[in-house]
Amino acid sequence: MTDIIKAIENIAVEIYEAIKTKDTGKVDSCNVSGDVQVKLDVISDEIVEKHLLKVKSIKEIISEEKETPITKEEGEYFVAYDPLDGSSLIDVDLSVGSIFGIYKDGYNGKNIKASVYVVYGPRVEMVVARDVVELFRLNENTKTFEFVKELKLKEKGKILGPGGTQAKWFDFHKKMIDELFMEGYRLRYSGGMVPDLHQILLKEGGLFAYPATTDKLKGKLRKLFEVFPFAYTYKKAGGEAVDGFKDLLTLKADGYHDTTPCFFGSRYEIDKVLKTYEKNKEKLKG
Ligand code: P6P
Repeated sequence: MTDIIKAIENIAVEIYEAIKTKDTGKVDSCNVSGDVQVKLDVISDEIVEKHLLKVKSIKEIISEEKETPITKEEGEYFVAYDPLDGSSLIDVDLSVGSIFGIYKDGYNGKNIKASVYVVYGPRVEMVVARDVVELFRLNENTKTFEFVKELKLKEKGKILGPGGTQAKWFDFHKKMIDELFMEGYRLRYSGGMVPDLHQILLKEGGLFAYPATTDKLKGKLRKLFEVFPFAYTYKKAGGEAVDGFKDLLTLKADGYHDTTPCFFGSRYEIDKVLKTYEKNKEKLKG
């Protein structure tokens, strides 16, 4: 697996260079999930594909930007990736990221064996979750990533990232979010999953929510490319990750681009989510 992580380091350096130098304009196409693509989505996807297909231990790769996987003769790992998550934030100069889920024998939650994400912000940082969660930072002079520290979540945090269109939240979800703010939580939400979840991890606690909404009962975020990798990371850091009722890593993927409501955070906050959703589960049945 170290060969995959080394390839991701090289990918991150190249994507970072592209972000700094390439056109951030839109292309007249959408990805499989219907997201409008920017040129950097396509460029980043090409960079990831180029590097990952050279890695001997990889059997198959699938991109959030593509409909189906690319399969090789050799290898054992399946890598699902979002090459440039939140790319629409680039033209307002906000942080974006790349997300990689490393799986074996399939793409269900139970198949994930490691996750890696990269944040392209004021600094370029990479977080690798295997048995523990490790933070690395790009040394721009040597173009190499240097270990910084292990990341752990405390029992409770102070920040809250409430995703989704608020006009479409279920009433019980809005009440839960309001209660947390009344407890003193501070709003931290940029619209980029990678920097938003990275912030909670580095601040050692809090809650990120992208719930079911009245118009999208299955939420927006994609299981293979976004949800399972961050669920793995948060659980390895001592936190929890649920769909409102159960551990996200117990879920199966119903197709490559399946989505799910998702909550990532410290134990105290996730416990509040589970209690709230259990009490209101009938309302989600429509
Ligand atoms: P909304 C970016 O498009 C993304 O996929 C995630 O990075 C982010 O968490 C979410 O969508 C933001 O969605 O509906 O708040 O704009």
